Amino acid sequence: MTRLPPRPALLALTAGLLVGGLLTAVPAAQAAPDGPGKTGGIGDTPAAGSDRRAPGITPTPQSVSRRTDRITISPTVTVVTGDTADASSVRVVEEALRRAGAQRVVRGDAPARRGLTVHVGDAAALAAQGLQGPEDLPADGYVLGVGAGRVVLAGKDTTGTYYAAQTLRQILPERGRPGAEVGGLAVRDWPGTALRGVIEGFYGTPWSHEARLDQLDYYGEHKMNIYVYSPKDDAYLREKWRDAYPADRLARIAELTGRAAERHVEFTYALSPGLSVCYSSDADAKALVDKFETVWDIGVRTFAVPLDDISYTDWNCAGDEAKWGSGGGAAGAAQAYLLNRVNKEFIATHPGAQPLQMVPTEYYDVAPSPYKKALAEQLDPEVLVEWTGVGVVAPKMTVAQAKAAREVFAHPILTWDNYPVNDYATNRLLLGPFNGREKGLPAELAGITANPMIQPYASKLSLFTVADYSWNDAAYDARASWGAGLTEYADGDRRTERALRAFADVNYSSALNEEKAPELAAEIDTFWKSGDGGRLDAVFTALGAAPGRLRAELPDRGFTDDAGPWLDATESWAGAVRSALGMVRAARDGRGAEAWELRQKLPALVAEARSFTFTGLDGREVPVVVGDGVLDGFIDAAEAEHDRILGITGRPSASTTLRTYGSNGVARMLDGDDATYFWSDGAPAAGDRLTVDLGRVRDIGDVTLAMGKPGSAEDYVHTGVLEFSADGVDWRELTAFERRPEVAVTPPAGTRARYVRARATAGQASWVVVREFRVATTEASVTGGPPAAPGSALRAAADGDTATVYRAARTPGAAEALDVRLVEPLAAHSVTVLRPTGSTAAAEVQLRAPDGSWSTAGALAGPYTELRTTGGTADAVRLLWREGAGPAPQIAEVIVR
Ligand code: LTM
Repeated sequence: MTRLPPRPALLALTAGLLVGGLLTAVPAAQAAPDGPGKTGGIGDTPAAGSDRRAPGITPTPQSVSRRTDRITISPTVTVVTGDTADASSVRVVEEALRRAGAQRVVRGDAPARRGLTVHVGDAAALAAQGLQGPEDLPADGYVLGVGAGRVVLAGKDTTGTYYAAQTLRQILPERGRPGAEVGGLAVRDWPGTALRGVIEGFYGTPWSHEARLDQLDYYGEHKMNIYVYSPKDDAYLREKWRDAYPADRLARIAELTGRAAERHVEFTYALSPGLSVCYSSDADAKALVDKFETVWDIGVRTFAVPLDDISYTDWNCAGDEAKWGSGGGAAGAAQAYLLNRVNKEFIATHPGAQPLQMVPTEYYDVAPSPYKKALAEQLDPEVLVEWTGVGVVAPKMTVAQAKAAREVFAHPILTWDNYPVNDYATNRLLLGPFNGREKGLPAELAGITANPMIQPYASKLSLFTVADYSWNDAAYDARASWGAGLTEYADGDRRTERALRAFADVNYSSALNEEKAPELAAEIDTFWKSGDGGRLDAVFTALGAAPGRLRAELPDRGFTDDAGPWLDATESWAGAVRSALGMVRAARDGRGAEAWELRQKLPALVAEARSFTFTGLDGREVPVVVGDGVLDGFIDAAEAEHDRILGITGRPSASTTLRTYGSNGVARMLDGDDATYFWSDGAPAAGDRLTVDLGRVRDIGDVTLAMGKPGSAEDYVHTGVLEFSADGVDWRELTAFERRPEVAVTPPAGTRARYVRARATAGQASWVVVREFRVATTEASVTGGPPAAPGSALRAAADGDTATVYRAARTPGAAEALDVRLVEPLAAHSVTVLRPTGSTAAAEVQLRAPDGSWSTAGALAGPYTELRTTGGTADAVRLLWREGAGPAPQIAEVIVR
């Protein structure tokens, strides 16, 4: 579906506030600071920096100037075309004029005597506006002049004029009337790199034909000029690369090629023969060329041969080994041989064909190797080499790395940027901006292609920012660009935009954007500091309402289909965190029973929030993740706060200085489940720590640290120490360890600590997995009865964990009691007994003084019983069941404080 960006009303009717609020005319012909040529307009303003984005024009133009004059949309507008106009640019201009209020758009050979004239692709007409032409601009550059009674679009080439038309479309009013005025301006604009676009290069369900057509429209609107057709799971491009296309498939490729041409996008046909090719075979070279020939005949002019994700140590035929031997150098020579044949026998013999592109098998680094050397020396020099940066998914890309890539491959470099691709993390949507790419990078490259998500429509939020960066990296500000993309995608509707922003925020983090749900996390942080629960409740409510709003109002319907399970999960998580917040507020306000009721509902709410799945190409259902680390983290923190208010201090918590890989959070090393684990996202340096907080100082027993896991045997702290501390400041060593994934130590009797930690004392290359970090502590002991039912235990009644429940096997007998021996005697001011809702067994609650005498504090009443006591010292609490107490008792926790 084609969707047009919102029109800035500001630009429609005022001349004064056009760019960055400039109101004062400044002398003509100021130079654009960093780019080719001069604007020759009035009041040149480089659109650099987030606060200086030209409103509504995207990607951010290189240079925009306000003019003091303005034009009027007349009822009849005359369009005069010049040598860089084509049908596409004229179509965009005419449609935009009609939306702006023109009732008739007519063609003419010369400016009309009355009414507005729009010159499309007609650089000579710039003279009347005092603007310099586009001659000195790079390919795809353009000049757009609005003023002196006319509009002039002058591209360096037809693509430039098409882009001028896109810019005009963005500044004209969307629903104008004849007589609408448009502020005068001059735009002089050009791209930061020659090729800017998308490589559909992921594993998983390839995009649908309709989605691809829609994407091509989107690329044209955002001045992206390349689409590489390379889905990994399209058999005709890989496994069955030699096979001819059935007619219907070929027809679809023809339609895509045609649409791409209309949108000034290079449709690039990428054939990946590496799984079975015999590089030395004449037949295979012919098969490759024949397949290219087929698509050449339907209009394709750009070709690629990706050789990523194949083995280059195993040949597919004996002939290759005989010709090149073995090893990386041999593989590079073989690939160069085949590609040079394609280059000579096909590209060179087809006038109009664009330079061949290839993906090397070593596409992810700049380390010199025999493979790269062979490719560098033997591959025809004009072939473009694709490169993912340093790393398959490179968190950062720098100018120095790009220069190194150019040097080591000795070819022009086209980045295959693995963002926002999510085929390696299908549980996530990656909706954050293109980030971590250094300014100046595009100029070092032949171009930038971004590998998108399996979800085409949802990819647009990050692709918007890719387009912005690739066009004008100097002005690029990731957050500002992200915000502009949201505004555009919501089509100017503020409520929908807020909903989209809230949803994108909880789907923000990735290798490029480390921050998790940054806006929500900031709100939560504010709540913990300020205690303003009302404000956070409104934020959670808005988050919960966002999916419904998007489903009802977002113009691009494909987005809500793409994001379906993530929208469901967001709505569900919002309900869960709202309940958790309600629990904290109730507990803080002394509404203990209400807080406990909400607390009991949380596990089911969280389970539901985690239940939504994405179904992959292989049919596997993958539970989706939203706001991980923030939404679940809030629930953990809310429960900890509730525990604190209740007086439960025994529940350990975990923290680390390491980053987390995926959803393998640090809490998993305390969950008592050896099959789950914390997994770091990176190797530890000396000083990195994993810490267990026991909540208060207590006697500690055996400490065990179980690290590594099958398949990641090296992922453990190789050299470190186990330490303990009472205050988190002064630490004492329990033991040092080296090259031991399983560490166990028994501290000397009487060792008391609140904190126990593992600290790396040396750096290492491998990451860290911790399956369990156990610290044995003395617990309150529970005796008496009735005995626990199978699957339950007496100690669950006082284990510091409200989620575990003592469930009696039968109703209590005469004088039967449940006795809880406290860890140490304490001054008891209250006794709280938590029971699952519906548990009604009647009992007296008694406290034991150090002299052994028992006193009654009160009786159990409902799921939440809080009894004030005298403050005298107690060492035990007893629930004395009444005879005929009712059903078998259940106790979640007995708390004395
Ligand atoms: O990145 C390249 C060159 N190849 C593959 C892609 O097809 C895949 O989408 C990404 C992300 O998983 N990783 C690759 O290695």
